[in-house]
Amino acid sequence: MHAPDSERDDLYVDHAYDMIVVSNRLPVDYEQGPDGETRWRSSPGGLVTALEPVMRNADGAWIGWAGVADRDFDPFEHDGISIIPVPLSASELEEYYEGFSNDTLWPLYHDVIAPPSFHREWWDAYVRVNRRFAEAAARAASDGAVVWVQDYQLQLVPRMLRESRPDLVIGFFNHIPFPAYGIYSQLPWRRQVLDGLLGADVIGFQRAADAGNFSRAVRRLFGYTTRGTIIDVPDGRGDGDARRVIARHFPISIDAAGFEEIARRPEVQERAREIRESLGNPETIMLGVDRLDYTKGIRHRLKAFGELLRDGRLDVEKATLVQVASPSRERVETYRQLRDEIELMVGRLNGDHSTLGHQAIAYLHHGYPRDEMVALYLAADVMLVTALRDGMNLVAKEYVACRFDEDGVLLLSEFTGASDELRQAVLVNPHDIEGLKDAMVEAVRMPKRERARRMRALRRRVRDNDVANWSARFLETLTGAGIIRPGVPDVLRAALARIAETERLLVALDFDGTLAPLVDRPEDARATERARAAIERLASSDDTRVAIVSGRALESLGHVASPPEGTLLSGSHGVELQLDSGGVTIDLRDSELAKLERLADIVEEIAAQEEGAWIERKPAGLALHTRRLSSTVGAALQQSARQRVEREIKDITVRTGKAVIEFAVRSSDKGESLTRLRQHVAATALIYVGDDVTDEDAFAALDADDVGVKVGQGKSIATYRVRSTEDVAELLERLADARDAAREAESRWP
Ligand code: GDG
Repeated sequence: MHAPDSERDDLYVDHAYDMIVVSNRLPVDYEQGPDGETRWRSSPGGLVTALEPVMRNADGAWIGWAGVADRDFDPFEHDGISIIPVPLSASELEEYYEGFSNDTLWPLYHDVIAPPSFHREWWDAYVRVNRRFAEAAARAASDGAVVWVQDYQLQLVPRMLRESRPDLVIGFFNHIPFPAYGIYSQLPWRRQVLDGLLGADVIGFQRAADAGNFSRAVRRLFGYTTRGTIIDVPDGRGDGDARRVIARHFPISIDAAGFEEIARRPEVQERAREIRESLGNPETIMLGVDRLDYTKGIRHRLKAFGELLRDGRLDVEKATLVQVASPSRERVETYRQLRDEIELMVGRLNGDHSTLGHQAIAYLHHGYPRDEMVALYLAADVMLVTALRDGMNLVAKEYVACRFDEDGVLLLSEFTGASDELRQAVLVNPHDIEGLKDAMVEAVRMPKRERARRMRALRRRVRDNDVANWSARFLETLTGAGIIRPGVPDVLRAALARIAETERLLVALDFDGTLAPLVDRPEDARATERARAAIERLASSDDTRVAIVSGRALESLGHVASPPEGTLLSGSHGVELQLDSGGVTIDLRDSELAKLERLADIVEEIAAQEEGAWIERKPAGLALHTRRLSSTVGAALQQSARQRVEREIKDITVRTGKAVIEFAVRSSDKGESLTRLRQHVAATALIYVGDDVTDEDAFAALDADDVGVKVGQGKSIATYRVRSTEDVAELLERLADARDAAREAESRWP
């Protein structure tokens, strides 16, 4: 635990994190002890459990609000995770959180069970706060980092983030339902919210039906093409190109083993016995555990239970209902009213039905420690989950996970996400009070064998899809690779062994970020020692050629790369080539020269606006580098350069890379360059390794027998991945070894 107010900003570095989670609340709570001392304590939620290992392995940071208004905290580290607090003022808390999130979106997304309020000031605050979260993420994320945004409070963050940081891989997960179009379309800001979400690469929902509702809304409001779970989102440049967004369901789950472990502790089982005892050892204990929320169907449950007592179908001496209603959103008026209504109902029912020895309903308006919750789950014969609408409902899964004794009956509303998976529960429509009553009686009377049969099946399901599975599946879809581990993966080793057997091999390598770690001053970039040594080994034999394929101008590439003799070079994204016959210089036509001059004037003027921006000149174009600027300022500068150039000069090729935008008067790309290199050396197979977006053209030019390796995070069509320049060096060493081994094997043949 850390003191929150100490000087900790020294730990925080801009652009340092490869994996970022953004959620409204941080996974830690700020606590003030009675002695005035303050500290941070982990708030043990499923999301934290799920993401903790991922965050630790991937140099992760968590961005969110610390739970206290009008306080600004410095970033700090907690249990190995970097925490980046985002401040909220008291009025933002009221308008963005209690207002727009919990009194507009929450009721709207839960099928207007309560009427949503629409206020323009709330929307303004929502936009403002979403922007603050997006800026914090843009600042913290490294090049090509994965940013995973959580839940309905932050739906605008994906688009805002994509605009300032197009290099990022952005995911979004919606923990609550997404409503049908007829309801969603009531939202005055329906287009802005959809557009906000569509900034993500993957949008996750709890149920397939939610994802379907979302895709339908996108078709209705934007007319974009959708195919199954894929939505083609035009890139906004009017060139007909589209970005692929995936919208599908990833049902969330719990740390099932963790719950079972608590349930197996002797002291927790003892506590469960004590609970039964203190309730007078009734034959049947029914249990409800919910945040006190109108979506949870608490009133319907109480009504059904009351009628069963009234009609004599349940006997108060034999059946007790325990209702835990943990306090929630107490500053929102609808919630205050709900609490009054429920407490009035409980009071009436207890007044009507309790006896001196037996209380009908034990109503508990508290939060409890997790151990106590588990003891309650163990003590309960029937678990009542009667939500009118619920994204998932984790309580249902927790009950199942705790029942290692394979006993207990889960009664589950069809309107929960959990009901898609937990088919062996007793499923109910909570609006149908008669049906609900019958189901409650069925649950109470269910024979032991039937209970065990159902519970076994439910437990299998919860164990097979636990929360670690959930996050792994989402991240795999998002990155196409999950989190990349250091080293050369086995599948890639096998591919290297295969390609090493080819007759004439071309090893084509990007330079910056692939052979050489990225540095602030491009003239300082150098290939790692190990990579240089491996390249020399590879280049020393006649049947292997090495090429360095870079966006740099040839002159600069020759200077920093100082490659071994015989290395082929491709500079300026293929505009310049240096082959065995010597340099291929390009001769620009007069019109191209004139364009180049005009281009230089414009971009120089724009670069001068921000200290730290610099220009790299190339034979047929130039690059504006913004690496030394914050990503937001850099992106803005790039955008204004792009707009002016495109407005004032015709037929110019523009490409963006990592913190760089390039303009060329003659077009070529790394793919074309690779094709020429392949022909030049008459290669029978090739391997290409690169880290940047411009390397995607090269990957696209590969044949089926070739091997493409992407370095680092970020979307890629390459088949394989490694994490860093160190791993590239290892890859090249292994390739040299494999090549030697293949040659040796061949020489042994007569
Ligand atoms: C949203 C969606 C979706 C409750 N009282 C206490 C306590 N809890 C814990 C439960 C459970 C969690 O809170 C509640 O989760 P639910 O899923 O049931 O519901 P929401 O809070 O509405 O959550 C929901 C979820 O996000 C995840 O995506 O499933 O549909 O609405 O873990 O155990 N825990 C402790 N004391 C309490 O008094 N310790």
